[in-house]
Amino acid sequence: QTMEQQLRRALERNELSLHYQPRLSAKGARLLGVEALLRWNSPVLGAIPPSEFIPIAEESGMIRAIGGWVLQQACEQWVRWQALPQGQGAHPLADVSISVNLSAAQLSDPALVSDIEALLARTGMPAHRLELEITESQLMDNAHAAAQQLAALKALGVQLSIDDFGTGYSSLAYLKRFDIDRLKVDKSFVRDMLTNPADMAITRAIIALGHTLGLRIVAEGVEDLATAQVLGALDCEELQGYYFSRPLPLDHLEAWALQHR
Ligand code: G
Ligand code: G
Ligand code: NA
Ligand code: MN
Repeated sequence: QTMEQQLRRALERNELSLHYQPRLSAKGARLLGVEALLRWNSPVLGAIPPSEFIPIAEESGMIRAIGGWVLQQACEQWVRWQALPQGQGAHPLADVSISVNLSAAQLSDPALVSDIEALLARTGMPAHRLELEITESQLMDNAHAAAQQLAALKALGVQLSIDDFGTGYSSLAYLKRFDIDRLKVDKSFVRDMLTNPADMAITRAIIALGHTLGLRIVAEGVEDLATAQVLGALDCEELQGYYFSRPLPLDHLEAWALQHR
């Protein structure tokens, strides 16, 4: 059987799951949000990374069902976190934002906005706690259509981030027109920024550009304390990476959040 045939059955067979990676404030390391990352554990093929199966899902049209499932799981999970036992004060996962990655095919789907609107209504998820991540190349491939789609999403009240920023070829003219909230500096620059002067220069330039446009900056791929401290000193607002936590299955994330508080 091909991977495509296996993937067709993965949803109904409960082989897909979400892992969650924390995102923290650079000052104070407060938990601000979690990024949902899709995992496929096939009993036949083993663990397949999303970089392998998302393209197949896109080409075969399955992305609508799979992407819809991811969005629904994320919203339902967020709502469940509101009801966790509170102890003293709120549970650390109550009121965080939850980020979901959108694929190119989802972004160009004319039904995306009404699907998300219906999902928010059905689950009771507040729009401003849902964040959608779109890569720079997805936006620039069809910038005009993307700008319209983002404006419609923004009108729902959701948050928008440009993911993997710095790896594509952004038109600054378009960047200004996209109604986005955050830039996520690609991990390839962050990882070596303390040893590679070019990576440091690029990271600083992205932070400065983002701030000029009124955006918040997230650094991805923060793997050590020294990098986290330098990013904080450069006024990068938010940090994500293995130094704080890998993407975690739900039960591990909940334990991490209680311990981290
Ligand atoms: O977590 P990991 O390194 O395996 O993620 C690899 C890539 O897969 C990342 O680029 C990430 O954005 C993408 N990805 C993870 N989950 C999803 C998802 O739910 N939808 C889409 N479209 N991409 C995802
Ligand atoms: O493309 P996107 O940014 O959505 O991809 C997120 C991917 O980056 C996930 O697969 C996640 O596992 C990975 N990731 C998250 N933090 C780190 C990190 O600190 N170092 C490295 N190398 N990868 C990371
Ligand atoms: Na992402
Ligand atoms: Mn990213």
